[in-house]
Amino acid sequence: MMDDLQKQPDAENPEQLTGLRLGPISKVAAGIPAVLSAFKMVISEAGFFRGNKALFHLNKKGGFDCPSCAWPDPDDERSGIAEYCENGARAVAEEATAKKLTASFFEQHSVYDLSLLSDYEIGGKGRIAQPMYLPEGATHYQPISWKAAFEKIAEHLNVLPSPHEAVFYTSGRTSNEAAFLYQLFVREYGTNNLPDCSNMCHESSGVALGESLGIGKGSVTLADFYESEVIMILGQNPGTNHPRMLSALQKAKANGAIIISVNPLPETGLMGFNNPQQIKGILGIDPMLTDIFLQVKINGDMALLQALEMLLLEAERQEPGTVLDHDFIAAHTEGFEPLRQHLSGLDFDALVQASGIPEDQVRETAAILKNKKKIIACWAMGLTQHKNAVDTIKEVVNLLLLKGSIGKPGAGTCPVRGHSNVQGDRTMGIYEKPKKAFLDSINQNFGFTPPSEHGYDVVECIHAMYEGKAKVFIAMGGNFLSATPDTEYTAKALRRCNLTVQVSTKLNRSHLVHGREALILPCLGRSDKDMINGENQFVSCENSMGVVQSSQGVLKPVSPKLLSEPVIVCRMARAVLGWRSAVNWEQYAQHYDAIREDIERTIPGFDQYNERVRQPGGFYLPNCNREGSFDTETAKAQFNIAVAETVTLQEDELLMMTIRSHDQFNTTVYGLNDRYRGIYNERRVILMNQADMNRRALQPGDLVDLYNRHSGRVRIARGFIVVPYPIPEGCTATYFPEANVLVPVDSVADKSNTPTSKYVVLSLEKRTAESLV
Ligand SMILES: Nc1nc2c(c(=O)[nH]1)N[C@H]1C(S)=C(S)[C@@H](COP(=O)(O)OP(=O)(O)OC[C@H]3O[C@@H](n4cnc5c(=O)[nH]c(N)nc54)[C@H](O)[C@@H]3O)O[C@H]1N2
Ligand SMILES: Nc1nc2c(c(=O)[nH]1)N[C@H]1C(S)=C(S)[C@@H](COP(=O)(O)OP(=O)(O)OC[C@H]3O[C@@H](n4cnc5c(=O)[nH]c(N)nc54)[C@H](O)[C@@H]3O)O[C@H]1N2
Ligand SMILES: [Mo]
Repeated sequence: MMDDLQKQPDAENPEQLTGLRLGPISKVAAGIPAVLSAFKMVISEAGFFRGNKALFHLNKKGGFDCPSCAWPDPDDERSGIAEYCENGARAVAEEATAKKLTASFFEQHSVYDLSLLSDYEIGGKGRIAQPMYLPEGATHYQPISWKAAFEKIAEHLNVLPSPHEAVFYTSGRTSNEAAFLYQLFVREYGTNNLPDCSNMCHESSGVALGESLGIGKGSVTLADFYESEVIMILGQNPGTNHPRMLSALQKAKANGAIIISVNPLPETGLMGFNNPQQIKGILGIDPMLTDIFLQVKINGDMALLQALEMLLLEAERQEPGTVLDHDFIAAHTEGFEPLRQHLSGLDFDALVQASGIPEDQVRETAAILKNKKKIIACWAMGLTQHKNAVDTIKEVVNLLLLKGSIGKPGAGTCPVRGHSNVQGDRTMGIYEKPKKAFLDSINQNFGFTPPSEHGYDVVECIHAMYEGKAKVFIAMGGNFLSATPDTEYTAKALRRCNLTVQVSTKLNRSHLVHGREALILPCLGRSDKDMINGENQFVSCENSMGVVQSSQGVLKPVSPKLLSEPVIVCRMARAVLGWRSAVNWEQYAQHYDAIREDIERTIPGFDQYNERVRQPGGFYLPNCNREGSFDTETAKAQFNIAVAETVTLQEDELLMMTIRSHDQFNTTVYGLNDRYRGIYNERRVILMNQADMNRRALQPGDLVDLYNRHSGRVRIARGFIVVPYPIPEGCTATYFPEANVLVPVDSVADKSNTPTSKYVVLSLEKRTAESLV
């Protein structure tokens, strides 16, 4: 066993580079190559019949919810043909694979041997087929029965001096049913230590929207897209991460919407889109999507937004009553006058300069917004993973409020969620800072008093494990080690635990960097049939627009030894809590209708849950903004005042954003290409502006080591290949999870505590003179 730190193994071994090839950046996304690529992958992983069956039932009535992103299905079309995209199909292929890992695989390969594989290789091994246990000091995982595994968890949890020494992570694929039971178990056990992937994702959106608009979710529906006049897309790459959004944008554009993209990169999907579900798209004749591309510097968004607001106020001064929605501002908002004064004191030129965007483009954008009344703003990780993320998102809200663009058709907020049920998990109570009303409801309905003190979020939980304050780590899905920042620090933290437990479908690095003892509990995925008492159970998910829909698997599970997530929670709860529990876990494990009945009793908005979730298309949850009201303390939307901070970098420093390639789902690497960006067969690349390369005498293909020195600790990622790219000067991009070793665990967003994965201060050193291209 290795005592020293397990890095992402490639970090020290640039020999493991896979052989970069560069091609042109694609002008349009999707079309035939995307469909071919998806089919090829599904068939090769799952086989012809299994693969086709899975695709046929994806996002279709009576089928299963796509395990990829949280973009909604068209309201009226779920019962029609399957709606999916290339990357959804690949997520299915990844899960529906016929390959499986049995006990003999773990017998043949030690944990150390497996840790030398790349994430791509690890993920390709197949589905975990039975529960596995790693005893203290052992080199290999060995089989364990489910019963013994649950007893082991109970043993560890029940000897802790305080329930707050255990943490219970959730990734966003977990269904409403499983999430509800999981938080119920954790709270009855006695803690709110429920960190989740949202802490690294849209937490900043939840905080910003909650404080300014009274609900931590977006307000728009798909129908709003088709009525909007302007759609702004900030810090999001839908062509790769939410491909079905492109169809909605295309339709919006056909209806006259103007699309404005704000991004340091000219992302292919935003620029042009060939819809593979339309003949025109298949032939490759389709218009560009983006009308105005604002190539912002990393984190230049707040400056841009404030500059736009200044121009709108100026226009209003010149033509009073034509630009701002005064009736809306007077009736529904607070803080307009202080905002106006604040903006009037700002230096317009400095803002434009900080945004990195040419002034004429800023003015052109303001001129478009001036006369429009129905504006939608969409955003994702490009806004949420910055120190000032909450304020930047509130600045987006400021702009919408000035225009009265919230709570009316064709307008509103659209934080585009990541994981397919990350929003639903929150609704179900996966939250380390639960509201009192939620806890009171648990108390009333279940007869125990849940803990009221706040628990750890992701970053706090890493520190707690590192400092020995948390000793048992349980994960409902996800890949905690690779998804979280500061990989080496987090690895140390996990290794200090007494027990780490991963409920997973596929092998990942979090199984290989573990506590003194470790368990892998293999579960059913979305596409798997979940037979209980002869009936195929279904679960439900909430998409990015607050629609709750059913999801029922169709494939025979790869092994009879898999359990569903709800059943795993029930059995874990019974083993841990035993006679102490006030909850009837057995009935939930017999039929999931019983879970939904109790969700209905506990959480507002789920009336007649069992009935309505069975309707085609599901049902919308209540949303105050959509209904024109704001659940803030004063029942008014809040304007926010913020100052765009300018950070001065040292001369040798650059900014780095860590982004997704086209061939990955978070830490799951489907392949080594990033087709739209023209980067093939290699992930250890750093995208750089040519001028920054010239300044450092770097050639395309040079090998560099990357350094971050935040708060006095040196973080190193070795062996990245320099790729010249149209990215603003001073900015660079690398892929996560490879670059996560460089993201400082203590560089976080104010208020939301989200790691600043899009804002890492970097210096680099050329490694050798040889060129690898
Ligand atoms: N196929 C696929 N689908 C996915 C995922 C996946 O990995 N693969 N992940 C899912 C998850 S969990 C999530 S959260 C979403 C993520 O979806 P995205 O947020 O689209 O994902 P990222 O690759 O992180 O892209 C961030 C985008 O923001 C831009 N950006 C970076 N910094 C800034 C900035 O300072 N300002 C602005 N304006 N833009 C910036 C980047 O250039 C990039 O285009 O996708 C979900 N869907
Ligand atoms: N540097 C950097 N870091 C980031 C980000 C970034 O942009 N840059 N993005 C952040 C974001 S937005 C997110 S959401 C997080 C993602 O963090 P996570 O959600 O923790 O990571 P994933 O890679 O989505 O998790 C993949 C694993 O989930 C398991 N899995 C898949 N399906 C199921 C299922 O149905 N049930 C169960 N139990 N397990 C399943 C598989 O074993 C798989 O290996 O990463 C964050 N980390
Ligand atoms: Mo995410």
